[in-house]
Amino acid sequence: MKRKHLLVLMAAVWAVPGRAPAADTKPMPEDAKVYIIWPGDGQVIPGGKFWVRMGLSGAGVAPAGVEKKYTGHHHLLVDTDLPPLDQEVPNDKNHLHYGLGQTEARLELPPGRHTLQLLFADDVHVPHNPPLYSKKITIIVPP
Ligand SMILES: [Cu+2]
Repeated sequence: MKRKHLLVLMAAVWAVPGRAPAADTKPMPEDAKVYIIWPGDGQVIPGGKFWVRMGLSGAGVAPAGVEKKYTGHHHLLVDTDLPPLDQEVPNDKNHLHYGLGQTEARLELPPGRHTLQLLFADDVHVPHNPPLYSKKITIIVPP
């Protein structure tokens, strides 16, 4: 009897909608790819002002809020590691959302070494399954 109650309870927990479970993440074709077209890894950028060009293949870009299979929008991670991949991408100066569907963006970074990485995510900013992210690159802004 006790065991039966436990099973019912577990089923109820699983049925609760939410963003925590990885099983809720939206599917993405295995061969889809996201990549940084420009700058290249190790690129030296005098002045620190530049356009980042974001590449995508095997999937489509759609604005945030538009739910459509195999689509999402770009996020640029600046000077940070990948966030948890089963949750909404944070929204701060290290996690930039391009929720209008942009595929290029103007950046301005201070002198120093910086890392850039793209992370693709769905209409509610949660990465797909499998998650789609680029290689992390380093750029250098000379003093
Ligand atoms: Cu987003």
